[in-house]
Amino acid sequence: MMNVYRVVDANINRVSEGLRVLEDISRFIIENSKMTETIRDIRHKVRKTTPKLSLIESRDSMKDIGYEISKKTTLDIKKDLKDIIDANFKRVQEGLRSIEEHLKIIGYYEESKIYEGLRYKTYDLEKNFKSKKLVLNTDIYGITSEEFSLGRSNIEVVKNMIEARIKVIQYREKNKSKHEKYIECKKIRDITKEKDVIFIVNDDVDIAMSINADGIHLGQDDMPIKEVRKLSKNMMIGISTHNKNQAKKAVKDGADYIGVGPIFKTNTKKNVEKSEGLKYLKWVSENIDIPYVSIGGINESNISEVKKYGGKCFAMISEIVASKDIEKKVKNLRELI
Ligand code: TZP
Ligand code: MG
Repeated sequence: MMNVYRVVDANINRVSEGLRVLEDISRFIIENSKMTETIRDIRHKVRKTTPKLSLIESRDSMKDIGYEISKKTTLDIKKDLKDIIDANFKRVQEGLRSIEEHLKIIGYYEESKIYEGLRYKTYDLEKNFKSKKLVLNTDIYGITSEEFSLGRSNIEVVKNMIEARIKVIQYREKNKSKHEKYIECKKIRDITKEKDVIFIVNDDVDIAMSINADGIHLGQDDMPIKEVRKLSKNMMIGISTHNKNQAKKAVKDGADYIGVGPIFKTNTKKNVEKSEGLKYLKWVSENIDIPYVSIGGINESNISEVKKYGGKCFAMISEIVASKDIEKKVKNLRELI
């Protein structure tokens, strides 16, 4: 039976370590205090619920045959944050299941049920963690507009953006029919899915839903957030805001992120709304808890300024689509942020 204790001990460590990784991501990268608290709470319970077994006595890490296997494997290579998150949720859930099963055969049925409860909590947590919050943890948010694309199609530009390693792309096209937009969005959905890029559709909720976009971006005059949410529970909803009241309302209505701008004068958008630009951005960075994206007239010469005022994710149309070499442009922008 001593070896069963070893299993429980090893898995409590494994689960706690996995939770610690997720807690760090939530705290320092996603910066979500509520989620961080939930993870910490689960992590404490994982340790506290351990029955007073002599677990440490049963420990013998150096003799653990898994250690030798793990040293040789390359299966644990991670290429980005998403990989780390996936791997650690798996680690936590599998570990909890193992604790749960093994406790049952050494007479700790009640404790086993507590671990089962914790495992279910992590399923919920995983959904939240992966759904919307992480999406805007990116530097550049690319937006299409064929009229500024130097004769290239939206599809071509999207491909260039992906090659430039832009991770969030919005389809925004004011000069095409619904049918044309639908056809393009369908193609872009396929391309972005394959490359693991987030795809957001501007304005057209129906197109976003039919092509299974990751998100919809609304303006102040579009469908209310609550109605769109009723239509699709999983889709990320972003909304453009231009002042404090709109930002507060967006949070209250359950937006997943807000656009903040225009930061500077822009010639790309017609009938552009007034905003206090950098001053408004600074206020958002200090007062709004959901992700935000700065937009409007951002370019190589002013992006560092936007960063100083709290900008973290920068949305651009003309600066990107109207540059001959999109990859180079994005590289230059990245060097500045
Ligand atoms: N919303 C506020 S400003 C703007 C939108 C869609 C246009 C941004 O375009 P550009 O070319 O990056 O200034
Ligand atoms: Mg709109």
